[in-house]
Amino acid sequence: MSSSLFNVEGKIALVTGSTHGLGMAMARGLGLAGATIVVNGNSSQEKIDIAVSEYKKEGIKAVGYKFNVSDEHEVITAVKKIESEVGNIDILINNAGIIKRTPLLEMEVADFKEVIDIDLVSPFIVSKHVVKGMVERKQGKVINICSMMSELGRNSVGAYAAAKGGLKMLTQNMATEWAKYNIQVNGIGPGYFATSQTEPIRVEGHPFNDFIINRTPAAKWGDPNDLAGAAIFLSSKASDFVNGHVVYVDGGILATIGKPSNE
Ligand code: GCO
Ligand code: CA
Repeated sequence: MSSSLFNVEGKIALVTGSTHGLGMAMARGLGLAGATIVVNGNSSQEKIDIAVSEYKKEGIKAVGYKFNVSDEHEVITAVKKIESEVGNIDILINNAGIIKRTPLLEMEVADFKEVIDIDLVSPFIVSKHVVKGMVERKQGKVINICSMMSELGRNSVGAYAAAKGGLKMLTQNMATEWAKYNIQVNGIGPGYFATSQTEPIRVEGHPFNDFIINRTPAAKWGDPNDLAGAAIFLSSKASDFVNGHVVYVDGGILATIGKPSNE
């Protein structure tokens, strides 16, 4: 690496929802840069074990912990276990999330609440229990994974937009309360990336596929590996006076109103 400014070697990074998708891509970036990755998921131990072995194949130090980020008791137990078995958590990436694509008038309240619970309440729960140690050590990095929907609406993703808009403000509030402890809290707002989450709307010929390519100045879906740079920046000394920002990695979507489909 060009300078020690961006060095994350020896740091321990807990990345929630890091068995696949964007979480895995960001964790992989940090891992290849020398951080130890604490892999988390909640679907099955097998999925975690497979992910851990994929990280290890690339020479990344990785350990897996299955827990539900929206269950405070599970989070407390897991954080204690991680701290005693792996070490103090230097970097927390609140990435785990879900989406339900249903128009608001058709959406069940329970489904709306589930999205808010996982995408907004969970980053609060996990941060609350990880940041206590960071406060004692007077050092830490928290990165909340936001979205285009932290800034923009879109048909059918109302609960997700409410959660991700809330997560942007939660990021600013965490930064407000914790900056004095030398803890930097920021967000990363991914644009449209080729992952399993966007698979249903990315298929050739799907109108949304053409829409996104036309709507994105870079004229393509993002490659998940393009998020590694922002993750390393916000995890390293290079961002020690950067507080409460969301870095949008979006190929320019938020820079523009868009253009007609024939341009
Ligand atoms: C959607 C997409 C988005 C993306 C991403 C955009 O249905 O609009 O799935 O929600 O996942 O969060 O930034
Ligand atoms: Ca704004």
